[in-house]
Amino acid sequence: MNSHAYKAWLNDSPLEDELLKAKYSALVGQLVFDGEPSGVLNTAIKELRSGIQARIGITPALNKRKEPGGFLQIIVCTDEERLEEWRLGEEGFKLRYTQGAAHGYLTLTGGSTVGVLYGVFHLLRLIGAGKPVEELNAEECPRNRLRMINQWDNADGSIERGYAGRSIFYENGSITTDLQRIKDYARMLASVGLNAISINNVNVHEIETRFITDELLPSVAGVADIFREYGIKLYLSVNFAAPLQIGGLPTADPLDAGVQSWWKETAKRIYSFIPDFGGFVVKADSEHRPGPFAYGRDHADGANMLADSLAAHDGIVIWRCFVYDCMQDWRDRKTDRARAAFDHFKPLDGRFRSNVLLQIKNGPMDFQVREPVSPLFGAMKKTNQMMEFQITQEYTGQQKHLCYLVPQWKQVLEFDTFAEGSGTEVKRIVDGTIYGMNNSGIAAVSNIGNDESWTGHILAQANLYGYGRLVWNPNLTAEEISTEWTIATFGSDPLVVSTIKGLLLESWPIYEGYTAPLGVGWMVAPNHHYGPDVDGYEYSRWGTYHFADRDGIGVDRTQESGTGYTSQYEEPNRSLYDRIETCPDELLLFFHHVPYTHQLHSGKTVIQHIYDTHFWGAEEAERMLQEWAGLADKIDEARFVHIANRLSEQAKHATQWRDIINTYFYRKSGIADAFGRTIY
Ligand code: GCV
Repeated sequence: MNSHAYKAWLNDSPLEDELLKAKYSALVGQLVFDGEPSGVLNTAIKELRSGIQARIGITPALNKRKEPGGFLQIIVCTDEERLEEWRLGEEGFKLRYTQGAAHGYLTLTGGSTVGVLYGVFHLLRLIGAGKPVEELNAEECPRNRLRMINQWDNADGSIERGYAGRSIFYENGSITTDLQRIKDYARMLASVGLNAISINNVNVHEIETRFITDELLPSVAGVADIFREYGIKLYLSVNFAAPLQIGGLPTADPLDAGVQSWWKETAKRIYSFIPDFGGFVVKADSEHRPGPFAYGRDHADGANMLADSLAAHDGIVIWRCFVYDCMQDWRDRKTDRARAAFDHFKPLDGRFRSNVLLQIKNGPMDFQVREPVSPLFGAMKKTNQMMEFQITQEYTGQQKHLCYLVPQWKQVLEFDTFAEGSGTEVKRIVDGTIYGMNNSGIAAVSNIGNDESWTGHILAQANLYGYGRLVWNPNLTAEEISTEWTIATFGSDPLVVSTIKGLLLESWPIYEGYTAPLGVGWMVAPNHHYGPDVDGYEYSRWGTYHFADRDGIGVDRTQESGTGYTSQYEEPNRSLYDRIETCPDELLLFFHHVPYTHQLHSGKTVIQHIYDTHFWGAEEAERMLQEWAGLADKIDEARFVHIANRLSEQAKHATQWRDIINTYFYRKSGIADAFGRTIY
């Protein structure tokens, strides 16, 4: 596949500025590297040469020694002393332009071969953006050690919560033979600095349970080989009940000696096929998945047993904290799903092995358009922890709607937990600095499938790109990342850049505007989660209620009269959320049950806010379509039409959201819109 949509941000169209091209040619006509490139370095050099060929039209010569003229020298740091001397992290790189007497030259120094690879992608990005040669400078090192993607792909080729076609990994119960597509994906991930991938759904079914057997490990190892070439380690989601289901054992009890040795043997086998295997991702005792509870054991018992099996091989266990009662009764107002992760895991702090990482979803519920940050961040002071984001847009428009999530993730990472006093932001907890953790990082659920555009909606590629860049450096702004992505994907035309960047940055508030109001969440159709259904989950077992009645709406999570969830936060966040007077408007209904006539800080009543944001959101969705129309003669037809179709579907669907939500609350409250607009 060779389309723009497929190439995504690795767009390699020739540069148009001939003068600049000539300057680049003089600089990168020869690559100087003293050694025999293999493995990741080989990948880096190939990427560099083909990227330069495509952009500038020359294939750089690969020389061991400098020949006359400009050059790009590649240096790989091979020992730790040097790393320190050069102030380089192992995965970091430095790019330097130097003006010599007769010609300029570039030096790319990597803290390791993978550092060089990241440097190559960075250099190609700068060239693609048309940076003057004197500005080809950078000094970068990733802030987060583990920068991971979780695939929720199943062996039958389906993808749980996938909105971009079928899996690129599996077909009809086996690993696909189309390995090129996987290689192209590895390239995309490495180009934004990601270094880890788990390749199967956390809900592990029958076939994937056998990925860790002699029968299927050879094909899993084939996939690991591809990712290795791009510096990415492979992980598997495993089934906690595997000893029972495939091991012929009568139990999966983590304290049973037979179970422990079964997992040790299994780990040994995996490493014999994949020597650099990353480890296991585990969803246990969550949404009916098996786990240690069945044997009267807790999460630490379960995670530690698996961690012990991997320790000798330097593997890690990523244990998910998405654990809650999914058989709740809506009449029970004391059980609170939002409390669950903290209630389960906080008492276990300090009991986990050093090669266990707890993977915590960004919010306490489940990837809603607006949630507070999970109070578990900062609460686990003696436990490795990592963030889990969701790039796939399960609750944010399913890649039919544009919803650029970088601003949301950024808010989460910037959130001050106050766990160690002011300045304990989530980003400094998950990057390991606050608690000096040896394992830490960020993972996210992927949004790709076998659709030509990878993500179903071309503009949703910006979420995958943005995720990688933000995890590499959480201090980048959403504005910087969106500008970078737009230029890499669509080129530098100022109108194109300002329009697309604008659409991306406005899209989250717009989506929030016409969907569930004020942080309450969950007004979606059950099961598939697409489209409005205000009471879709209201009487179900999932613990996801808004409690709207004729008088008011919202969930009372305060300490005095509610579920007490607010007490899981450190001060001053605890009081901020607990007190209705200080609770931020955008989260009001997450924390408080209020009458429709309650006045927000904005000065509006809750009911008027609902009407206004829904009319506004739908109008804005229409405006986004009009803005896009203004780029008709600036974007190739295929991408222009694809995006226009998506935005037009979004605009239509936004009116449906508006009308269903407004009518529901008009009928419940009996309060008319102050502006007399049409409510059905
Ligand atoms: C993989 C939500 C999703 C499920 C998902 C689960 C999880 O409940 O709807 O599809 O399962 O989260 O994160 O484990």
